[in-house]
Amino acid sequence: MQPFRFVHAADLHIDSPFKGLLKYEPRVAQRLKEATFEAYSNLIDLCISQNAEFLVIAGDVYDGADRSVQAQMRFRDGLARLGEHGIQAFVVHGNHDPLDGRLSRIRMPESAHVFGAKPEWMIAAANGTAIAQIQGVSYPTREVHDNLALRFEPPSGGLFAIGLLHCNVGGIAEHDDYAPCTVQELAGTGIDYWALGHVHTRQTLKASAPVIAYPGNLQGRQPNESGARGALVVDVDESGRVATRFEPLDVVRWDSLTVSIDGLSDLDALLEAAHAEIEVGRADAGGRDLVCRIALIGRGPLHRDLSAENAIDDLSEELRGNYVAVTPFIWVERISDRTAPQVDIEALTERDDFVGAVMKRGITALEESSTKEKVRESLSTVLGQRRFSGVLDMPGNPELTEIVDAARWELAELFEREE
Ligand SMILES: [Mn+2]
Repeated sequence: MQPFRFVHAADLHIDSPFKGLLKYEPRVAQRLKEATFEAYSNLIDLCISQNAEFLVIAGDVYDGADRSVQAQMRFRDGLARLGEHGIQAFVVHGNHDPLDGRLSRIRMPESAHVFGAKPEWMIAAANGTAIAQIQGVSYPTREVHDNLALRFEPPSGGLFAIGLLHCNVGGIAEHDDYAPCTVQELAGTGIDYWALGHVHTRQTLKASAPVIAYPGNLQGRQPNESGARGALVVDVDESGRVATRFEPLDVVRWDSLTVSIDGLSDLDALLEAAHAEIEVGRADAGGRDLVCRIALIGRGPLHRDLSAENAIDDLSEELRGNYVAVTPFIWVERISDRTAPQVDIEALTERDDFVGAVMKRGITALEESSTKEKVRESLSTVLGQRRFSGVLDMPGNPELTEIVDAARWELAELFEREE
Protein backbone atom coordinates (compact mmCIF):
# COMPACT_ATOMS: atom_id res chain seq x y z
CA MET A 1 0.00 0.00 0.00
CA GLN A 2 0.91 3.64 -0.45
CA PRO A 3 2.38 5.33 2.68
CA PHE A 4 0.49 8.41 3.80
CA ARG A 5 0.11 10.94 6.57
CA PHE A 6 -2.96 12.36 8.28
CA VAL A 7 -3.71 14.57 11.28
CA HIS A 8 -5.97 13.47 14.16
CA ALA A 9 -7.59 16.17 16.31
CA ALA A 10 -10.56 16.26 18.69
CA ASP A 11 -12.35 18.48 21.20
CA LEU A 12 -11.73 21.82 19.52
CA HIS A 13 -14.49 23.46 21.59
CA ILE A 14 -14.40 26.45 19.27
CA ASP A 15 -15.84 29.62 20.85
CA SER A 16 -15.49 28.33 24.38
CA PRO A 17 -16.88 31.05 26.66
CA PHE A 18 -14.22 30.64 29.41
CA LYS A 19 -16.27 30.96 32.59
CA GLY A 20 -15.74 34.02 34.71
CA LEU A 21 -13.88 36.12 32.14
CA LEU A 22 -15.09 39.32 33.79
CA LYS A 23 -12.68 38.74 36.65
CA TYR A 24 -9.79 38.85 34.20
CA GLU A 25 -7.71 41.74 32.97
CA PRO A 26 -9.33 42.85 29.65
CA ARG A 27 -6.21 41.93 27.69
CA VAL A 28 -6.22 38.41 29.15
CA ALA A 29 -9.98 38.02 28.67
CA GLN A 30 -9.74 39.06 25.02
CA ARG A 31 -6.90 36.62 24.37
CA LEU A 32 -8.77 33.73 26.01
CA LYS A 33 -11.86 34.51 23.97
CA GLU A 34 -9.79 34.18 20.80
CA ALA A 35 -7.72 31.19 21.97
CA THR A 36 -9.89 28.33 20.66
CA PHE A 37 -10.17 30.06 17.27
CA GLU A 38 -6.42 30.56 17.03
CA ALA A 39 -5.61 27.00 18.10
CA TYR A 40 -7.93 25.83 15.32
CA SER A 41 -6.13 28.04 12.85
CA ASN A 42 -2.85 26.47 14.04
CA LEU A 43 -4.36 23.04 13.34
CA ILE A 44 -5.11 24.02 9.75
CA ASP A 45 -1.57 25.41 9.35
CA LEU A 46 -0.17 22.15 10.73
CA CYS A 47 -2.06 20.01 8.18
CA ILE A 48 -0.72 22.19 5.36
CA SER A 49 2.89 22.42 6.59
CA GLN A 50 3.04 18.68 7.28
CA ASN A 51 1.65 17.83 3.83
CA ALA A 52 -1.07 15.71 5.44
CA GLU A 53 -3.40 13.93 3.02
CA PHE A 54 -6.41 14.50 5.27
CA LEU A 55 -7.62 15.63 8.69
CA VAL A 56 -9.94 13.71 11.02
CA ILE A 57 -11.81 15.48 13.85
CA ALA A 58 -13.33 13.24 16.54
CA GLY A 59 -16.12 15.40 17.94
CA ASP A 60 -16.79 18.47 20.06
CA VAL A 61 -15.89 20.86 17.26
CA TYR A 62 -17.99 23.49 19.02
CA ASP A 63 -18.31 24.12 22.72
CA GLY A 64 -22.08 24.36 22.81
CA ALA A 65 -25.01 22.87 20.94
CA ASP A 66 -26.08 26.47 20.23
CA ARG A 67 -22.93 27.04 18.22
CA SER A 68 -22.35 30.63 17.19
CA VAL A 69 -22.50 31.67 13.56
CA GLN A 70 -18.97 33.02 13.93
CA ALA A 71 -17.68 29.64 15.15
CA GLN A 72 -19.37 27.82 12.27
CA MET A 73 -18.04 30.28 9.68
CA ARG A 74 -14.50 30.09 11.02
CA PHE A 75 -14.66 26.29 11.15
CA ARG A 76 -15.89 26.13 7.56
CA ASP A 77 -13.23 28.61 6.42
CA GLY A 78 -10.48 26.44 7.91
CA LEU A 79 -11.75 23.32 6.13
CA ALA A 80 -12.04 25.32 2.89
CA ARG A 81 -8.42 26.43 3.28
CA LEU A 82 -7.46 22.74 3.57
CA GLY A 83 -9.52 21.99 0.46
CA GLU A 84 -7.51 24.56 -1.51
CA HIS A 85 -4.42 22.52 -0.63
CA GLY A 86 -6.07 19.25 -1.66
CA ILE A 87 -6.51 18.15 1.94
CA GLN A 88 -9.77 16.38 2.82
CA ALA A 89 -11.46 16.61 6.21
CA PHE A 90 -13.65 14.06 8.01
CA VAL A 91 -15.66 15.23 10.99
CA VAL A 92 -17.96 13.75 13.62
CA HIS A 93 -19.89 15.64 16.29
CA GLY A 94 -19.91 14.75 19.99
CA ASN A 95 -21.87 15.50 23.13
CA HIS A 96 -21.02 19.21 23.08
CA ASP A 97 -22.16 19.72 19.50
CA PRO A 98 -24.73 17.03 18.69
CA LEU A 99 -26.65 16.98 15.41
CA ASP A 100 -29.87 18.22 17.08
CA GLY A 101 -28.18 21.47 18.23
CA ARG A 102 -28.69 24.76 16.42
CA LEU A 103 -27.01 24.42 13.04
CA SER A 104 -26.90 27.36 10.67
CA ARG A 105 -27.29 26.90 6.96
CA ILE A 106 -23.67 27.27 5.96
CA ARG A 107 -22.10 25.76 2.86
CA MET A 108 -19.40 23.25 3.69
CA PRO A 109 -16.59 22.75 1.17
CA GLU A 110 -16.77 19.59 -0.98
CA SER A 111 -13.47 18.45 0.45
CA ALA A 112 -15.08 18.04 3.89
CA HIS A 113 -17.42 15.30 5.07
CA VAL A 114 -19.50 15.48 8.25
CA PHE A 115 -20.74 12.07 9.36
CA GLY A 116 -24.41 11.60 10.34
CA ALA A 117 -26.02 9.57 13.10
CA LYS A 118 -25.45 6.23 11.32
CA PRO A 119 -21.91 4.88 10.82
CA GLU A 120 -20.84 4.90 7.17
CA TRP A 121 -17.63 4.32 5.28
CA MET A 122 -15.97 7.12 3.31
CA ILE A 123 -12.88 7.01 1.13
CA ALA A 124 -9.86 9.31 1.51
CA ALA A 125 -7.93 9.81 -1.69
CA ALA A 126 -4.60 11.33 -2.68
CA ASN A 127 -4.27 12.56 -6.27
CA GLY A 128 -7.28 10.50 -7.30
CA THR A 129 -6.07 7.26 -5.69
CA ALA A 130 -7.88 5.78 -2.69
CA ILE A 131 -5.49 5.56 0.29
CA ALA A 132 -7.70 4.93 3.32
CA GLN A 133 -11.27 4.16 4.36
CA ILE A 134 -12.82 6.09 7.23
CA GLN A 135 -15.92 5.22 9.22
CA GLY A 136 -17.48 7.68 11.63
CA VAL A 137 -20.67 8.50 13.49
CA SER A 138 -22.00 11.72 15.05
CA TYR A 139 -24.04 12.07 18.25
CA PRO A 140 -27.68 12.66 17.27
CA THR A 141 -28.26 14.19 20.69
CA ARG A 142 -26.22 15.22 23.74
CA GLU A 143 -26.51 12.14 25.87
CA VAL A 144 -25.56 8.94 24.09
CA HIS A 145 -25.41 5.97 26.44
CA ASP A 146 -25.33 3.28 23.74
CA ASN A 147 -22.11 1.58 22.75
CA LEU A 148 -21.62 3.17 19.31
CA ALA A 149 -18.46 1.16 18.62
CA LEU A 150 -20.57 -1.99 18.31
CA ARG A 151 -22.49 -0.39 15.43
CA PHE A 152 -19.37 0.05 13.30
CA GLU A 153 -19.24 -2.19 10.24
CA PRO A 154 -16.07 -4.24 9.78
CA PRO A 155 -13.83 -2.93 6.99
CA SER A 156 -13.67 -4.74 3.65
CA GLY A 157 -11.00 -4.61 0.97
CA GLY A 158 -7.35 -3.93 1.65
CA LEU A 159 -7.45 -0.21 2.43
CA PHE A 160 -6.14 1.03 5.80
CA ALA A 161 -9.22 1.53 8.01
CA ILE A 162 -9.80 4.41 10.43
CA GLY A 163 -12.62 4.60 12.99
CA LEU A 164 -13.71 8.09 14.05
CA LEU A 165 -15.60 8.15 17.33
CA HIS A 166 -16.36 10.39 20.31
CA CYS A 167 -16.55 8.00 23.26
CA ASN A 168 -15.50 7.06 26.75
CA VAL A 169 -13.25 4.01 26.68
CA GLY A 170 -13.06 1.99 29.87
CA GLY A 171 -15.20 4.36 31.95
CA ILE A 172 -12.67 7.17 32.40
CA ALA A 173 -14.03 8.86 35.50
CA GLU A 174 -13.40 12.57 34.83
CA HIS A 175 -15.57 12.49 31.71
CA ASP A 176 -19.26 11.73 31.14
CA ASP A 177 -19.76 8.09 30.31
CA TYR A 178 -21.08 8.67 26.78
CA ALA A 179 -20.85 6.00 24.07
CA PRO A 180 -19.06 3.72 26.54
CA CYS A 181 -16.88 0.95 25.12
CA THR A 182 -13.72 -0.99 25.88
CA VAL A 183 -10.27 -1.34 24.31
CA GLN A 184 -11.06 -5.01 23.58
CA GLU A 185 -14.24 -4.10 21.71
CA LEU A 186 -12.44 -1.49 19.61
CA ALA A 187 -9.53 -3.86 18.94
CA GLY A 188 -11.90 -6.57 17.73
CA THR A 189 -13.48 -4.55 14.91
CA GLY A 190 -10.77 -4.99 12.26
CA ILE A 191 -10.19 -1.24 12.19
CA ASP A 192 -6.48 -0.26 12.02
CA TYR A 193 -6.56 3.13 13.78
CA TRP A 194 -9.17 4.42 16.21
CA ALA A 195 -9.23 8.21 16.11
CA LEU A 196 -11.03 9.03 19.34
CA GLY A 197 -12.29 12.17 21.00
CA HIS A 198 -14.01 13.17 24.30
CA VAL A 199 -11.20 12.70 26.84
CA HIS A 200 -9.32 16.00 27.00
CA THR A 201 -6.02 14.61 28.27
CA ARG A 202 -3.91 13.10 25.50
CA GLN A 203 -3.47 9.35 25.83
CA THR A 204 -2.65 6.31 23.75
CA LEU A 205 -4.79 3.39 24.88
CA LYS A 206 -3.15 0.93 22.52
CA ALA A 207 0.16 1.57 20.81
CA SER A 208 -0.03 -0.87 17.89
CA ALA A 209 -2.34 -2.82 15.56
CA PRO A 210 -4.76 -1.27 16.07
CA VAL A 211 -3.59 2.04 17.51
CA ILE A 212 -6.26 3.57 19.78
CA ALA A 213 -5.62 7.18 20.79
CA TYR A 214 -7.11 10.35 22.23
CA PRO A 215 -5.18 13.43 21.00
CA GLY A 216 -6.64 15.56 23.84
CA ASN A 217 -8.19 18.96 23.31
CA LEU A 218 -6.63 21.64 21.14
CA GLN A 219 -6.56 24.42 23.72
CA GLY A 220 -6.66 24.11 27.50
CA ARG A 221 -9.64 25.92 29.02
CA GLN A 222 -9.18 25.60 32.78
CA PRO A 223 -6.50 24.94 35.40
CA ASN A 224 -6.98 21.17 35.31
CA GLU A 225 -6.36 21.24 31.56
CA SER A 226 -2.75 22.19 32.08
CA GLY A 227 0.24 21.43 29.89
CA ALA A 228 0.66 21.25 26.13
CA ARG A 229 -2.47 20.73 24.05
CA GLY A 230 -2.62 19.88 20.35
CA ALA A 231 -3.05 17.16 17.72
CA LEU A 232 -1.44 13.94 16.50
CA VAL A 233 0.40 13.67 13.19
CA VAL A 234 -0.05 10.06 12.08
CA ASP A 235 2.23 8.32 9.56
CA VAL A 236 1.19 5.04 7.99
CA ASP A 237 3.95 3.14 6.13
CA GLU A 238 3.81 0.63 3.20
CA SER A 239 2.99 -2.24 5.51
CA GLY A 240 0.31 -0.34 7.44
CA ARG A 241 2.48 0.32 10.49
CA VAL A 242 1.51 3.45 12.39
CA ALA A 243 3.74 6.11 13.98
CA THR A 244 2.18 9.03 15.86
CA ARG A 245 3.76 12.33 16.85
CA PHE A 246 2.18 14.99 19.08
CA GLU A 247 2.26 18.63 17.96
CA PRO A 248 1.30 21.38 20.44
CA LEU A 249 -1.17 23.90 18.94
CA ASP A 250 -2.44 25.81 21.99
CA VAL A 251 -1.90 29.56 22.21
CA VAL A 252 -2.56 30.09 25.92
CA ARG A 253 -0.99 27.56 28.28
CA TRP A 254 -2.65 26.64 31.60
CA ASP A 255 -0.60 25.58 34.54
CA SER A 256 -1.27 24.50 38.12
CA LEU A 257 1.58 25.52 40.36
CA THR A 258 2.19 24.67 44.01
CA VAL A 259 4.19 26.70 46.51
CA SER A 260 4.90 25.36 49.99
CA ILE A 261 5.12 27.57 53.08
CA ASP A 262 7.28 24.94 54.82
CA GLY A 263 10.32 26.68 56.27
CA LEU A 264 9.28 30.16 55.05
CA SER A 265 9.46 32.90 57.66
CA ASP A 266 7.63 35.84 56.03
CA LEU A 267 5.33 36.82 53.17
CA ASP A 268 8.25 38.22 51.15
CA ALA A 269 9.87 34.80 51.17
CA LEU A 270 6.53 33.39 50.00
CA LEU A 271 6.35 35.87 47.10
CA GLU A 272 9.92 34.98 46.11
CA ALA A 273 9.03 31.28 46.12
CA ALA A 274 5.93 32.03 44.01
CA HIS A 275 8.00 34.02 41.50
CA ALA A 276 10.44 31.11 41.17
CA GLU A 277 7.56 28.69 40.53
CA ILE A 278 6.01 31.05 37.96
CA GLU A 279 9.36 31.18 36.15
CA VAL A 280 9.25 27.38 35.82
CA GLY A 281 5.72 27.70 34.37
CA ARG A 282 6.92 30.40 31.99
CA ALA A 283 9.73 28.15 30.71
CA ASP A 284 7.29 25.25 30.19
CA ALA A 285 4.90 27.50 28.25
CA GLY A 286 7.57 27.95 25.57
CA GLY A 287 6.76 31.53 24.61
CA ARG A 288 2.99 31.21 24.90
CA ASP A 289 0.76 33.28 27.14
CA LEU A 290 0.35 31.60 30.50
CA VAL A 291 -2.58 31.41 32.91
CA CYS A 292 -1.70 29.79 36.20
CA ARG A 293 -3.42 28.81 39.40
CA ILE A 294 -1.22 28.68 42.46
CA ALA A 295 -1.98 26.36 45.36
CA LEU A 296 -0.30 27.27 48.62
CA ILE A 297 0.48 24.15 50.63
CA GLY A 298 2.53 23.07 53.64
CA ARG A 299 2.32 24.18 57.24
CA GLY A 300 3.99 26.85 59.27
CA PRO A 301 3.56 30.23 60.91
CA LEU A 302 2.63 31.86 57.58
CA HIS A 303 -0.70 30.03 57.71
CA ARG A 304 -1.92 32.63 60.21
CA ASP A 305 -0.93 35.53 57.91
CA LEU A 306 -2.66 33.90 54.96
CA SER A 307 -5.88 33.43 56.94
CA ALA A 308 -6.18 37.18 57.51
CA GLU A 309 -9.03 38.89 55.68
CA ASN A 310 -8.18 39.68 52.03
CA ALA A 311 -4.62 38.35 52.44
CA ILE A 312 -4.94 35.98 49.49
CA ASP A 313 -6.57 38.62 47.29
CA ASP A 314 -3.82 41.09 48.12
CA LEU A 315 -1.11 38.56 47.32
CA SER A 316 -2.81 37.72 44.01
CA GLU A 317 -2.86 41.41 43.09
CA GLU A 318 0.77 41.78 44.09
CA LEU A 319 1.84 38.88 41.87
CA ARG A 320 -0.34 39.92 38.94
CA GLY A 321 1.08 43.39 38.98
CA ASN A 322 4.49 41.96 38.14
CA TYR A 323 3.38 40.06 35.08
CA VAL A 324 0.28 41.38 33.42
CA ALA A 325 2.12 43.93 31.28
CA VAL A 326 4.77 41.52 30.01
CA THR A 327 4.53 39.83 26.61
CA PRO A 328 3.72 36.99 26.46
CA PHE A 329 1.58 37.66 29.53
CA ILE A 330 1.39 35.63 32.71
CA TRP A 331 -1.93 35.78 34.54
CA VAL A 332 -2.31 34.47 38.06
CA GLU A 333 -5.85 33.20 37.76
CA ARG A 334 -6.29 32.38 41.44
CA ILE A 335 -4.36 31.55 44.56
CA SER A 336 -5.88 28.85 46.70
CA ASP A 337 -4.83 28.51 50.30
CA ARG A 338 -4.41 24.91 51.36
CA THR A 339 -1.85 25.64 54.07
CA ALA A 340 -2.14 24.36 57.61
CA PRO A 341 -1.02 25.87 60.92
CA GLN A 342 2.15 24.82 62.65
CA VAL A 343 0.61 22.27 64.94
CA ASP A 344 1.55 18.70 65.59
CA ILE A 345 -1.78 17.25 64.49
CA GLU A 346 -0.51 13.68 64.78
CA ALA A 347 0.49 14.16 68.44
CA LEU A 348 -2.90 15.72 69.23
CA THR A 349 -4.69 12.84 67.52
CA GLU A 350 -2.78 10.19 69.44
CA ARG A 351 -3.73 11.66 72.82
CA ASP A 352 -5.91 9.58 75.14
CA ASP A 353 -8.21 12.38 76.26
CA PHE A 354 -11.07 14.49 74.91
CA VAL A 355 -8.76 16.32 72.50
CA GLY A 356 -7.52 13.02 71.06
CA ALA A 357 -11.08 11.72 70.72
CA VAL A 358 -12.21 14.82 68.83
CA MET A 359 -9.19 14.71 66.54
CA LYS A 360 -9.72 11.00 65.82
CA ARG A 361 -13.32 11.81 64.95
CA GLY A 362 -11.93 14.35 62.48
CA ILE A 363 -10.11 11.62 60.58
CA THR A 364 -13.20 9.41 60.25
CA ALA A 365 -15.19 12.49 59.19
CA LEU A 366 -12.81 12.87 56.25
CA GLU A 367 -13.83 9.47 54.90
CA GLU A 368 -17.54 9.51 55.67
CA SER A 369 -19.96 10.53 52.98
CA SER A 370 -22.51 11.40 55.70
CA THR A 371 -20.22 14.19 56.98
CA LYS A 372 -19.95 15.65 53.50
CA GLU A 373 -23.71 15.40 53.23
CA LYS A 374 -24.08 17.46 56.44
CA VAL A 375 -21.64 20.09 55.17
CA ARG A 376 -23.57 20.18 51.92
CA GLU A 377 -26.84 20.68 53.82
CA SER A 378 -25.47 23.58 55.88
CA LEU A 379 -23.98 25.15 52.79
CA SER A 380 -27.18 24.88 50.81
CA THR A 381 -28.95 26.98 53.46
CA VAL A 382 -26.36 29.71 52.92
CA LEU A 383 -26.07 29.35 49.15
CA GLY A 384 -29.85 29.25 48.83
CA GLN A 385 -30.04 32.89 49.88
CA ARG A 386 -30.95 35.24 47.07
CA ARG A 387 -27.79 37.33 47.23
CA PHE A 388 -25.71 34.24 46.44
CA SER A 389 -27.82 32.93 43.57
CA GLY A 390 -25.70 32.52 40.47
CA VAL A 391 -22.60 33.71 42.32
CA LEU A 392 -21.46 30.60 44.15
CA ASP A 393 -21.84 26.99 43.10
CA MET A 394 -22.19 24.11 45.51
CA PRO A 395 -18.68 22.70 45.92
CA GLY A 396 -17.98 19.24 44.49
CA ASN A 397 -16.75 16.24 46.45
CA PRO A 398 -13.00 17.10 46.35
CA GLU A 399 -13.75 20.61 47.66
CA LEU A 400 -15.96 19.21 50.42
CA THR A 401 -13.08 16.98 51.53
CA GLU A 402 -10.86 20.07 51.59
CA ILE A 403 -13.43 21.90 53.74
CA VAL A 404 -13.58 19.03 56.25
CA ASP A 405 -9.79 18.81 56.33
CA ALA A 406 -9.46 22.55 56.86
CA ALA A 407 -11.90 22.26 59.80
CA ARG A 408 -9.72 19.51 61.27
CA TRP A 409 -6.66 21.76 61.16
CA GLU A 410 -8.57 24.72 62.57
CA LEU A 411 -9.62 22.58 65.51
CA ALA A 412 -6.07 21.36 66.05
CA GLU A 413 -4.85 24.93 66.11
CA LEU A 414 -7.58 25.95 68.57
CA PHE A 415 -6.71 23.10 70.92
CA GLU A 416 -3.04 23.92 70.82
CA ARG A 417 -3.68 27.60 71.52
CA GLU A 418 -5.97 26.79 74.45
CA GLU A 419 -3.38 24.64 76.23
MN1 LIG B 1 -14.89 17.63 24.73
